[in-house]
Amino acid sequence: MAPDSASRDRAHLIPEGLPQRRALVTAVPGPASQAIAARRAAVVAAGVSSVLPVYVERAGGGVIVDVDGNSFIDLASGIAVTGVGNAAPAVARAVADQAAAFTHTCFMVAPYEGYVAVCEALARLTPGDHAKRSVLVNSGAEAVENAVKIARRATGRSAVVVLDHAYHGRTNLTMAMTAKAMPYKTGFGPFAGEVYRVPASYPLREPAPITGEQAAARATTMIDKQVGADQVAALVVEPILGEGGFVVPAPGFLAALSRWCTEHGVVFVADEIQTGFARTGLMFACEHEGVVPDLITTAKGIAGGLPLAAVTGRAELMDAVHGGGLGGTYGGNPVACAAALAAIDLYEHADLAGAARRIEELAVSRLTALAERAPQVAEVRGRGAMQAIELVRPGTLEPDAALAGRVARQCAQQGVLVLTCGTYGNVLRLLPPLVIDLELLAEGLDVLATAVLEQAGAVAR
Ligand code: PLZ
Repeated sequence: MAPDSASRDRAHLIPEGLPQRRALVTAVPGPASQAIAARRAAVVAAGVSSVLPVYVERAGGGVIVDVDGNSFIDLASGIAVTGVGNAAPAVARAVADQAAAFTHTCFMVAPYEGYVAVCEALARLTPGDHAKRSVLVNSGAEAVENAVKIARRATGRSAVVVLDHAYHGRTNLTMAMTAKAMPYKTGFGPFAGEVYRVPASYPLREPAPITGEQAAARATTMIDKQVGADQVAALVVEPILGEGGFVVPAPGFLAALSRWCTEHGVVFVADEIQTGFARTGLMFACEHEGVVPDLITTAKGIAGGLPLAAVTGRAELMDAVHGGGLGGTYGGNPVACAAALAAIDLYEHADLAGAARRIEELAVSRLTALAERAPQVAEVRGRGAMQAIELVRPGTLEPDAALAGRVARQCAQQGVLVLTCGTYGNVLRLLPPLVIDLELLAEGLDVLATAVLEQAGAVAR
C-alpha cells in the first residue's frame, strides 16, 4: 500500500481532534485524578485495582487522555481489547445508530439480525472450513464456561484439562482452570472439580531444550496416566499463554496436542480471547501453526471495547446441546453486535493484521537492541502486536518481578502505559492498539527501554 493511502486509512481509524502524542501537563496523577481517587477509595471495592493512577477522559488511536489533560501512549489496549483503537469512528457510529434503534430485546426473547451476522462472520473468519455454529455471551470467562459445557454435553465426559501458566477467567470454573493463585484464586475456593493441569511448553524455562512434540507428549502422557484420555471432555489451550507471560510454545506443540485430541475423541478448545482478531499478525493465533480447533473462544478484540464474547465450533459439537441449554439475558446484546460488525469490518478491510506485523517488526528490533544492553532481559518473545520481555537477575533465570513493577511505574510516570504479566510477575508486555502510529510506538518503546536501563542500573556498553 502506498504510504499516503496507508496514512489516510489510519486517519479514518482515529477519532477527530485527538492529537496522537505523549504530553504530560501535570504530575501523574494530577489534581483532577487525585480528587476522583479520593472518592473511589470511599466507594469502590478494594479488591478492584488499576494500573494507571489517572482517570480517563478520552482515548483513541494510540493515546489515552486523562482528566487533567495528560496524554499517555497506550501500549495496553485495555488488555488486548481495542485492537481497532478506542472510539474507532466506525464503531462509535454503529453503536450510536444501534442504540437509537433498540438497545435490548434479549436474543432468547425477540431475536435480531446483528447476532446472526456476527455468527456468520465468526464462521467465516475462524480457522477451518467445516460447518460451524456460534453462541454469543458477555465475557471471556463466560465463553470458556460455555465451551466446557458444550464439550461435556457433546462427549458425555466430565474431565477438563488445562495447561500450567494458563489464564481462563475469574468465575468459579475458570478460576479452577487458571493456574496462578495470587491474585486470582487465593481465598476464593473451593473450586469446581474435574479440572486437571499438565505442563505447558515454556521454551525459556525448560531444564533442557525439548521440541514441541516432546513437550506435547509430556502433557498427554500425564493425561493418560493421571486422568485417562477416555474421561476427558476437553483440552483447553491458549495458543500463546497470555496472562501467564506471553509464552510462545515450541513449534509443533499445538499441532501435536490437537492430533492427540482427535485420536482420543477429546474436544480441542483454543482460548483465543487474548490472541484473536489480528493481534498476532493473523486473524487467529492457531493459524500460525496450521491448527484447526474444534471449539474456539473469542472475546476482547471482537467488538472494539463493547462487552461481547463467543464460542464458535464444529456444528456437530455445538448442536449436541439441547434447545435452551445455552444463553443468558445479555448474550449477544444488539449494541455489542453492531460494534463487533463494525470492528470486524476494520480488521478485515483496514489490513490490521498487516499493521500487527509492522508493529512486531519495530517492537522486536527495539526490544532486541535493549536485550543486548540489559542482561536483565532474558528473552524477547511474542507474535505480531503481542510482544514481551521477561526480566531476570543477570546470569540466572531467577524472575525479577520487582524490576518489572518499577519499570512499569516509571513508564506510567513518563506517559507510557505498559502492563506486566507472567506466573512470576516478571514479564513486561506490549499490546498496543493495531492502529497506533508507528512513530508514537517508537517513542513509547524508547521510554520503556530507558526505564529498563535506569531501573536495572544497567550500564550502556
Ligand atoms: N481467557 C486467554 O486473556 C482475560 C484478565 C485480566 P474476561 N484476560 C485478562 C484480569 O485480571 O481479570 C482472559 C484471557 C484468556 C479468558 C480470559 C477471561 O476474559 O473477559 O476477563 O472474562
